[in-house]
Order: sequence, then C-alpha cells, then structure tokens
Amino acid sequence: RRWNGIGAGSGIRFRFRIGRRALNTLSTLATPCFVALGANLGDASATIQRVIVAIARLQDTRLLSQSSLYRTAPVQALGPDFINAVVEISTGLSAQALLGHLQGLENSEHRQRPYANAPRTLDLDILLYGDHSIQTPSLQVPHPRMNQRAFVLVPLAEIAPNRVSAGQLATVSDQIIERLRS
Ligand code: PH2
Ligand code: MG
Ligand code: MG
Repeated sequence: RRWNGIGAGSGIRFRFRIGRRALNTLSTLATPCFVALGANLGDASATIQRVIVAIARLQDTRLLSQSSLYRTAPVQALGPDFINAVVEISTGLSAQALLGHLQGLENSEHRQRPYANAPRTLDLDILLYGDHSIQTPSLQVPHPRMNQRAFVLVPLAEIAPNRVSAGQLATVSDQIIERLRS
C-alpha cells in the first residue's frame, strides 16, 4: 500500500491510504493496452481461456474486454491450426514489466522455442501499449507485424472497432479465420 500525503505542514495533517487496485481504477497511472494470445499445441482453447483469467489477475492490471476465440490457419508457421484471441487490459505495469509477466505465463505453459514460429503451447504478444512507440531489441510496440495478420486484426476489430479500418481488414481477407461460438 502506498500513502498519498496531502496537507503536510498545514495545521491539520491528514493523509489517506489507497490500495494499488483502487489507484489503478483512478486510471491516472494505468495504460490501456491490447495483448494477443495464440496457441496451437495442447488443448489450445482451454489454455487461452485459462490464461485470460491469469492476465486479469496480474498485479496492477484489470481486464477491460476480451474477444471471442478464433480458429485460424497458421500464417508463416508450421503445425496445427491456432486458437487466437485479443484482450484489452488497463495496467499500471510498464511495458517491459508487462512483457516479463507475459513471458512468465508463457513459461508456465512450458513454451518451447526450438526455432522461429515453431508450434507453441502459448504465445502472448503486446500489440499496443497506450499510444507508445517502443523500439528495443526485446520489445517492439506497436507489434511490427500486426497489420499483416487476420488472427490479430479480426479479434482486435471485434473489441475495438475504431482501431481497425475496413481497408486493413480487406488486406488480410485471404487468411482463414473462424470465430468460435462461446
Ligand atoms: N503466430 C505466429 C505466426 N503465425 N499463425 C496463426 N494463425 N496464429 C498465430 O498466433 C501465429 C501464426 C507468430 O507468433
Ligand atoms: Mg506472436
Ligand atoms: Mg510472441
């Protein structure tokens, strides 16, 4: 818990205590961001649903919305069809800290990385972190390939239609994607 002091030095000293979660709901420090989920090994639907709950429970983080689950054909990747989804969160975590937590969740699902775009039990990618542009070796935001991928744009358009144009969707309309009934 942190103490937010006011009135120091005034005749009456008073201060109030506010929990991190409450502070987060004040949204002064919270950043809206979008995270893509994907899996094509194991029980991918169960994994994605479980991990959405885990993301909602990350420290200083609230789940704002979640897309449907989608079955998608692999794009520049091998293996079975994927299950994909996108969630919107509000978080007080920095982008790097959020990335660390998401990688922790990938590891908890025993994610292996034998080669690029190998089939995986879980992939979590930060798509957008507020309006920030982040260009570091370990993290690029907005996600550099998000606009070429129906498995990102279609679920993103479902929960944030103002973020995806019809023109963008048209450029990926050849990619196979099926919304699963919830
Ligand atoms: N992820 C990739 C590469 N290709 N294809 C689908 N359908 N879904 C994915 O999540 C995916 C992919 C790299 O992360
Ligand atoms: Mg990815
Ligand atoms: Mg990834």
